[in-house]
Amino acid sequence: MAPAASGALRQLSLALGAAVAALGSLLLIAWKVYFRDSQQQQPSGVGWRARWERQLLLQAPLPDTQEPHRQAHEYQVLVLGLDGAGKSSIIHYVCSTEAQRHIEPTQGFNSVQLQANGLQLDFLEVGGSQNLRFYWNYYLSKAHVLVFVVDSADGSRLHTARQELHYLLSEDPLLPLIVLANKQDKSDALSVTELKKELDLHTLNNQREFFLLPTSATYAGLDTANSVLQLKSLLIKLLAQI
Ligand SMILES: Nc1nc2c(ncn2[C@@H]2O[C@H](COP(=O)(O)OP(=O)(O)OP(=O)(O)O)[C@@H](O)[C@H]2O)c(=O)[nH]1
Ligand SMILES: [Mg+2]
Repeated sequence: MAPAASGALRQLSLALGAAVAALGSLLLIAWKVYFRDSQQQQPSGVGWRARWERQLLLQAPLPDTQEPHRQAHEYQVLVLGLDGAGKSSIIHYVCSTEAQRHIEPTQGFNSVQLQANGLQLDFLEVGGSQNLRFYWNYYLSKAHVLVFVVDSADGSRLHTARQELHYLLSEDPLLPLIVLANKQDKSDALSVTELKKELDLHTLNNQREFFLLPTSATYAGLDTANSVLQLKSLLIKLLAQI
C-alpha cells in the first residue's frame, strides 16, 4: 500500500477509536445517572422526565396567566392638611414602628408605599405650606381616599383648614374622606366633637363615606401606636371594598 494511503487509514482508525471512546463515556455517564435515580427510589414521575421539565420551567418565563403571585391591588391615599398639621408624622407612624424625633417640613411631595393585607397603599402627601396648597386639587382625581389632617390644637388656623377642606370636597363630591383630629396629646387640643362642629363636617352630603378619627403622632407614644393602627385598619377596610 502506498505510504500516503496507509497514513490516511491510520488517521481514520484513530478518529473512529476516539469517537467510540467518547460514545462509550457518554453511555456510561447516562447509565450512572439513571442508576442513581432509580436507587434513590424517587416517587413515580421523578427522574429524567421530571428533571427535564424542571429545567425547562427554570428557563422559560411563566405565561402571564400563570403568575405565581397575584399583583397586589394599588390604591392611592392622598394626605393633605395645613403645614405643621402632622401629615408626614402620621404617614411615618402608619408605615414604621421606629420612633422619629424630628420630621422636616415637606417642601414638595412625600410618597411612601405600604403593603398590607394584599393591598398596596401609596401614600402621597403634598406639603401644606401656602404655595403648595395650589397643587392639592390636581391630585384628587387619582386618589381613592382623602386623608385630611388637622392640628386640633391650632385654633387660630382652624378657619383656614375648614376653607381648604371644603374647597377640596366641592371639587370631588364622592371621594371617601377621613379627617384626622391630630395632636390629641396636647392639652389645648379640641375634641373630635368640637372639631366636627368647627370644621362644619355635619354639612357633608351623605353620599360620601366619611370618618373622623382622633390621632396623635408623637414619637414612642402609646396613643400614637393605637391611633395609627386604627387609621391603618380603617384604610384597609375602606379600600378593600372599592
Ligand atoms: N405633640 C404633637 N406633635 C405632633 C403631632 N404630629 C406631628 N407633630 C409635630 O408637628 C410638627 C409638624 O409635623 P409634620 O408631620 O412635619 O407636619 P406636616 O403636616 O407634614 O407639615 P408640612 O410637611 O410642612 O406640610 C413636627 O414637629 C411633629 O413632630 C402630634 O400628634 N402631637
Ligand atoms: Mg410634611
